[in-house]
This record gives sequence, structure tokens and C-alpha cells, in this order.
Amino acid sequence: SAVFNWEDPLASAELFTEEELAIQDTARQYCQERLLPRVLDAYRNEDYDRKILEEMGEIGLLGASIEGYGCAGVSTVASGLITKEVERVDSGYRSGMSVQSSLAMTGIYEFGTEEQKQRFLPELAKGKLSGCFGLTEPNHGSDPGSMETVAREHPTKKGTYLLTGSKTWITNSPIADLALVWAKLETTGKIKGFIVERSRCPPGTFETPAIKNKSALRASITGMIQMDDCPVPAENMFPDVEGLTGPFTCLNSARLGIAFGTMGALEDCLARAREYSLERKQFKGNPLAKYQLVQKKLADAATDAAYGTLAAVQVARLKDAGKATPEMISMVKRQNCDRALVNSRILQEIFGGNAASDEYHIGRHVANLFVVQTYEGQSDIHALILGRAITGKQAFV
Ligand code: TGC
Ligand code: FAD
Repeated sequence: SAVFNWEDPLASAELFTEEELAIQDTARQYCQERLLPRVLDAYRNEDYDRKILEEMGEIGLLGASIEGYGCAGVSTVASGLITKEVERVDSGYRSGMSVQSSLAMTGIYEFGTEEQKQRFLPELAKGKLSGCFGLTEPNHGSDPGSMETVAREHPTKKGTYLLTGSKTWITNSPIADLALVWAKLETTGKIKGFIVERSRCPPGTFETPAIKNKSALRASITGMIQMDDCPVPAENMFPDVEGLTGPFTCLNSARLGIAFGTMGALEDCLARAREYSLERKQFKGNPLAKYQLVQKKLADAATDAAYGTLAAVQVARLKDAGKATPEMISMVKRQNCDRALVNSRILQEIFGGNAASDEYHIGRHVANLFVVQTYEGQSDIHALILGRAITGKQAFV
């Protein structure tokens, strides 16, 4: 007969294939055995270990849903489960993986020429090359359509573009071999995607200073991209895609990953809060877990994690069937980020003063989840995307 499992209250595992379950197990084992032991030092010292990308590449976690080019070609659900396991450890580690897989690799896979795919995807899949995604600028975050970065044709060298402008808050930029940069063509004013190879940029034309002393996501590395007449060969431009459809197609993939990932972080908060509440005793030797107010906090978090996982799985299945819309992705990205942040913050209370010690991990998740709610479209921006779809009226401007 059926048994209630607090770790998977609505039995989401019933919806996964054998292969998906095996992939989740592999990812969980790697994350718990190799990432978890490093995370406290990484977070304390803001020290992202570049080797992580290669380790992930070795077990097929990078660009996992891409078919061919050395990628695993798994379902979107399996890819989501990988993301969930990484973020169960830390959102910053998931960030490092997401920009490589969902943003840089997806962009090249969806919009690159066959030559670009052959050249870059297998090395990115192995983690031998690292990639980043430059959309946000110092003056344009939620509104990337107003970007100022420009690509102009070289005055004398035919077949070369010169990129000038600044991108900021770019995950992995300081360690990236390749930057997928979105810039407006000077001639048309239309946004185009360029693969900028660091090794081909003359000194002073492409700089990626790190942004240090972050108050969250400290286990990931973040920086700027500063381009000053940076020469990029025309063969490194995506030939056909134009406008925001390019970057947003990559974001659709990364945002759905976040819908899964945040549920991993929330489940970790729940498991840790549950364990703590069973051990910690206050008032006549009772464990905190015996008190109704504490139980409500655990019940709320377990419910939201279970609902959020089911919703992400549904959208992932629809995506593989070609039936997912960007609005569905906005809905699960927004809801799962919001619920993970609210619940993790409430679960934090169960730890009392100990929550202030990083050894309990909960404070790190809470700080991270605030950023996850902000990047890839801040939560309110996704509300406006949904509002537009519901009413037919856009409220951005
Ligand atoms: P809008 O008029 O809505 O659309 C412009 C064009 O883009 C197309 N489009 C999409 N295409 C595919 N998928 C989507 N989700 C799409 N959304 C829009 C649209 O069809 C249109 O095409 P066309 O051919 O008609 O030109 O554009 P807007 O300028 O009004 O945009 C408004 C808004 C708010 C929706 C958009 O700008 C937005 O989503 N802003 C949030 C910005 C954002 O998400 N930035 C993310 C930066 S990358 C990042 O954060 C990575 S963190 C990674 C990590 O560390 O994990
Ligand atoms: P703003 O756009 O200035 O928004 C500030 C606030 O105003 C938000 O709450 C927003 O919802 C609200 N707001 C804005 N416009 C409206 C409106 N019309 N109506 C109502 N409310 C509005 N970007 C990349 O391109 N690549 C990356 O790899 C990347 N990694 C990141 C890593 C980290 C650690 C962080 C912090 C950010 C990263 N980002 C990246 C940038 C991220 O996508 C942006 O921070 C995000 O899109 C929000 O933009 P903004 O910070 O400029 O905020």
C-alpha cells in the first residue's frame, strides 16, 4: 500500500523514467560527494573552482539535453533533475553550470552555424572550454532591448566586426574562454549574437574584471565584460537570429532549469530544518519538531517544494513535446523562486541563533535565493509577462 514520503510528498518520482531516475542518482552522488564538501570554503572565500566544469563534463552534466556534439541528449526533465541536484548544494554552483549549458551552449546549438557547433560544443560539453552569456548592461537589466553595446563593421578589414560596450553581472565572465555577447548592429540597430573568443582578442579590447565581495552567490564567479573595439570575425556571429528572440530562447531553457533548481535548494533547507527540529530541545525536553508552529513551517515548505517540482516537470514534458510557451516558463520560474525564497527564510527561524553560523547552510541558501529570484528576469518582471498574456496589455513601459 502507498506510503507517504516527506521527501517526495506527491510521489514525483512516479513521473520519471528509469533513465531519468538513474541520471538523477548520478548527479546527486556527484553533488553530495564532490560539491558539498567544498561549498563552505568556496562561499567563504568567493572561490569558484574552475575544475568543477571539467568534472561535470566528465559525467555528462553539461549541455545534457543537447543532441549530438558530445552531449548526452537526455530529456528536459532529466536535465532539470540534474539542475535540481546541483542547486540542492548551492545556487552558485548551479549558476556556473546553467550559463555554460543553458545559455552559452543552447545559444550555439539553436542559432550557430554547423561550423560553430562543431568547433565549440564538444569542448564546452567536456568543460575544457568555459562559456558565459553577456546580455545585462550597467544601464539595462530588466530591459535588455535598450542595450547600448554596438557592433560596427571594421572600416578596413572586411568580414570583421568591432564590439564596443559593457556587460555587467556576468556569471563566469572572469574565467570564460568564450563569451556569447549580444550587441546591436550599428547599421540596422538590430540585436545580434556574437561568440567572442578571448584568445583572439588583442590586449585591452576585451576585459572581464571580477565583481568581488558579493553578499550572495559567493560560490560562483561573477564579473563584467568590457569591450573596446573588440574585433570579432563575422564567422563568429549567429547568421540568422535577430532581436531579443535570440537571448530569450536561451533564457527559456535556463529559466526552466531554475524552476527545478530552486526546488532542490528548498528541499535541502527543509531536510536540514527537519533534522535540526528533531534534535534541538526547548521547554521540558521537547524537540522543536513537537511544536505546532514549527510543524506548520515544515508542512508549508514541503507542500511548496512538491507542487513546484510537479509544475516544473509538467512544463519540461510539454517542452519536449513542443507544447511549452514562454509564459508557462515565466510562471514556474517566478512561482518556484518566490516560494523557495519565502519558505527558506521561514525555515531559517527554526535554527534560532545557530542560523547565523554558516555551518548550518540555511543562511547561504536564503541569501542565494534572493539573487535567483532576481536574475533571468526578476519575479515582478515575470508577473508582468504573465499579466500581458492574461490581459493583452503590456505594463512594462
Ligand atoms: P518583447 O516585445 O516582449 O519581445 C521582443 C522580442 O523577443 C521575443 N520574445 C521571446 N522569444 C523567445 N522566448 C521568449 N521568452 C521571448 N520573450 C520575448 C518576442 O517575440 C519579440 O520578438 P520579435 O520578433 O517580435 O521582435 O520585448 P520587451 O523589450 O518588451 O521585453 C520585455 C521583457 C520584460 C519581457 C524582457 O525584456 C525580459 O524578460 N526582461 C528580463 C531580462 C532578463 O531575463 N535578463 C536575464 C539576463 S541573463 C541572466 O540573468 C543569467 S543569470 C545566469 C545564472 O547565473 O544562472
Ligand atoms: P533593474 O532592471 O534595474 O530592476 C530593479 C527592480 O525594478 C527589480 O525589482 C525589477 O523587477 C523592477 N522593475 C524594473 N522594471 C520594471 C517595470 N517596468 N515595472 C515594474 N518593476 C520594474 N545577466 C547576464 O546577462 N548574464 C549573466 O550571466 C548574469 N548573471 C548574474 C549573476 C548575478 C550574481 C546577478 C546578481 C545578476 C546576474 N545577471 C546576469 C543580471 C541579472 O539578469 C539582472 O540583475 C536582472 O535581469 C535584473 O536587472 P537589474 O539588476 O538591472 O535590475
